[in-house]
Parts: sequence; C-alpha cells; structure tokens
Amino acid sequence: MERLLITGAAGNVGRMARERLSHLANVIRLSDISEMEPAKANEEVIQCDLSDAAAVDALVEGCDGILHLGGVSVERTYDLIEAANIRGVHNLYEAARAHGMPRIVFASSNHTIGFYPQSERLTADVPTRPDGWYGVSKVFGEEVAKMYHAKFGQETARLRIGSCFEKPVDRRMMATWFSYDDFCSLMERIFNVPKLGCPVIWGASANSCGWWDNSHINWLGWAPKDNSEIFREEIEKLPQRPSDAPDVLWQGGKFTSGPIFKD
Ligand code: NAI
Ligand code: 15L
Repeated sequence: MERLLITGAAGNVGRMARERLSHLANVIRLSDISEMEPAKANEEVIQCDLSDAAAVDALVEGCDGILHLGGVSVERTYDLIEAANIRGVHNLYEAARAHGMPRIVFASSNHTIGFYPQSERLTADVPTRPDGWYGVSKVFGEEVAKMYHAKFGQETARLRIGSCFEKPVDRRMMATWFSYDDFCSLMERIFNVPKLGCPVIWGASANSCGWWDNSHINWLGWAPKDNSEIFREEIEKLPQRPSDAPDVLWQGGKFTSGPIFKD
C-alpha cells in the first residue's frame, strides 16, 4: 500500500500496530483523539475526533487501507459511545466512499455475542447477542460494513476481537486471547489478499479451549499460531471463581452484568 491509516493509534492495540505493522505501507498515517508520539520517518500523525465528519473526510483522503481501531473500547455512557462508535463509524464509511473505498479492518468485539454461554461453540453466522451499549455499537459497525459492501462493494474485515493483550490475565481470557503475533499475521493477510469481501473474522489465537470457529475463512490462508495453554500454570494459580459468576457463565464475561452508565 502507499498509505495505511491506523485510527486509535494512541491505544493499546494501536501502539502495538504502529510498532509492528510499518512494513505494510510506504506511509503510515496515525490518528487518535488523544496525543500520540511525534511522527517518525514514513509516518504522519494527525489528531482527530472521529465524530467530526469534515476532519474524518480529510483524514481518509489519500489512504488505500484503514485499520480502524479508534473508538470507545469498553462500556461507557451512551453519549460517549454514540459519538465515537456510531457517528464515528458513519463518518469513516462516508469518507471511505468519497475517497476510493480503501479496504477497512473494522475492530469489532466479542461483546457483539457476549450473551452466549461459554459452553457454546460459535460459528460466524450466529445471531448477535450484545452485552451492553458498547457491544450494540460494534453490532452497528458490523452492519454498516455489510451494508456498504452490498451497496457499494466496500471491502471490510469485520474482526471480532476476543482479548488482544500481551497475555491472558484471567480464566476467561484463556479462551478469548488474541496474541499480538497472530493479530499482525492476520493484518498482513487481510491487506495482501487480492479479494476480501466483508467476512466476520474471529480475532483469537489457536487457544485449545477457544469458543469460535473460523473455518469459513480458510480461503484467506491465515492460521493463528499461538495458544494460551502456555500460560495455563500461571492462570491456574488464580483463585477459583464461583460457578454462577458472569465471567464463568458468559462469553462476554463481566460486561454482561455491568451497569448502564449515566455520566
Ligand atoms: P483503546 O481504548 O486502548 O484504544 C482506542 C483508542 O481510540 C484510544 O486511544 C482512544 O483515545 C481512541 N478514541 C476514543 N474515542 C475517540 C474519538 N471520538 N475519536 C478518535 N479516537 C478516539 O482500545 P484497544 O484495546 O487498543 O482496542 C482497539 C480497538 O479494538 C477498539 O475499537 C476496541 O473496541 C477493539 N477491541 C479491542 C479488544 C482488545 O482486547 N484490546 C477486544 C475487542 C475489540
Ligand atoms: C473488548 O472489546 C475490549 O475492548 C477489551 O478492553 C477487553 O475488555 C476485551 O473486549 C475482552 O472481552 O477481553
């Protein structure tokens, strides 16, 4: 690619992507509402609020790929979620439509299906069961991507990320962990495959106790390599959780029992 836009570049995954995915394009354009490290060689740094349509239009111009990580990433008030994840996604897709439809990776979340029990194994076509306003906003993003694909041919990887962190920190994350290496190898595939379409992709490593079936995207030629079992000993040292605790019952864990935030 000539120019890859990474939104949410000041965040957890964004900082990792900035470090590890610079080879994907000649220029990496980094954006966030928060301050970022100054631009290094081959980088552009542009502070931008995703809810500002004109700013997002200018941000997307000249990009031939977008890794859309920006937005509210946990449960918050409806207003905060609406600005970043609803209006923000609208602005991004409209900007993409105006500027040549660069391929998009939309960072969706397991909280689109949080109210499935941990005892179930899911394929990508199960109906969504969001576990809060955050999860609902990610369902919205996935549906916007689907609509823009059907209507205009806009390509998007609707990436339902489990838990993309250095390592799992609790028992639930043994199933949901998505290693940084596996995340990066997936980005390499998505941005290099000749035809992508608009698939839902489960963003998880090859965890032995995982819940999600990615066999529908075998054609992509991507297979995760890491397995959370290497952390099993460490995780088993943690105190046992009650069998009726939300993080033991539901795939979305604690998000399922969280409050509706009001300021
Ligand atoms: P994060 O919260 O660390 O990063 C998100 C970034 O978006 C932040 O730097 C924030 O300043 C920025 N942002 C928030 N509102 C904005 C706005 N109105 N305009 C512009 N930028 C705004 O989240 P993280 O962990 O890096 O996740 C990245 C993406 O992946 C998020 O969209 C999140 O929902 C999604 N995701 C992440 C998972 C994970 O395990 N890390 C799991 C599932 C989904
Ligand atoms: C998410 O969607 C969040 O962005 C992340 O912070 C984690 O909470 C993750 O899901 C998870 O479910 O572990």
